[in-house]
Amino acid sequence: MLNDMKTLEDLAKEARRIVMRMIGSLGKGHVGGSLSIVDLLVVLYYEQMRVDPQNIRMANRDRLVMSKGHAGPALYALLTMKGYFDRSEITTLNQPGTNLPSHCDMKLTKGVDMTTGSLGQGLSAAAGMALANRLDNNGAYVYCVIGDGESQEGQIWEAGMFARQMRLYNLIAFLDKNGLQIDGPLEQINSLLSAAEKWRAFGWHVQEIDGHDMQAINNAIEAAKACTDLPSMIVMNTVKGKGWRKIENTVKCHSMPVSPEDVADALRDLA
Ligand SMILES: Cc1ncc(C[n+]2csc(CCOP(=O)(O)OP(=O)(O)O)c2C)c(N)n1
Ligand SMILES: [Mg+2]
Repeated sequence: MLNDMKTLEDLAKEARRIVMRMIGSLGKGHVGGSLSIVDLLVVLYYEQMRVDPQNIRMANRDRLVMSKGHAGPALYALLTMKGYFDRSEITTLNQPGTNLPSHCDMKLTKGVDMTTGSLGQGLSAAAGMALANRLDNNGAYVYCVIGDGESQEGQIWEAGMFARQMRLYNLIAFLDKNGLQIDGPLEQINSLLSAAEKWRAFGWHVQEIDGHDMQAINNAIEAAKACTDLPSMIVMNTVKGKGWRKIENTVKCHSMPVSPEDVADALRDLA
């Protein structure tokens, strides 16, 4: 790996602190689903993705589709850490005129490759990008992050069939399996049962890992890249709200008010 684990863990803490400052400056936002994917984003941006913040339109760049577009703040944290835009912009989250809307917008934010927020659509867009990359033979990967609640959208499974049919080996998707959707646990509302078995039945290369173990995330991406004839699904068992103890694994952290005292409390946990 390019970085040691201590460095990656420090970067993940830094990213979570930025998320909390960002959402705190607005006073409310999608805290839970942002914090659950930070470790993945650190591995992608610091270990795996071929991207260049100085050349954001590089033709053969790897792309990330944040299909669960309400987790924009997590992506913005990584993008500002990588130098796509100035750190001072984080206090403009979702304010009039901002480049950082609460949901991802490719026309506003440097480094964002797909507009998302209407759940269920991102995997289809990612599959189209992966097919285009393959036709161009440019060696680029497309990464896509979907939610478990989001997986109740039928379009996810249409994209799954298409990607397998086209054998999009350069599409690597991550399921943020935090067990919670907007107003409760999936198990009580509309369970995926075994997400891994479902994706295997769709013919994908499937792995299931601890989504906060950055070594495991990196290993899983390497294994996905070694599979050269199937799209990959990496099912990540995660904790919604990971890192701010008071809200971990709660339904209310999906979208919540965040006061200055809350930010201070979270920053203490993330020190
Ligand atoms: C098509 C669509 N329906 C409803 C919503 C409202 N919505 C935003 S987030 C969310 C819950 C998503 O749950 P999950 O995918 O598990 O997200 P996470 O737990 O990672 O935050 C819903 C219903 C939406 N953005 N798009
Ligand atoms: Mg969820």
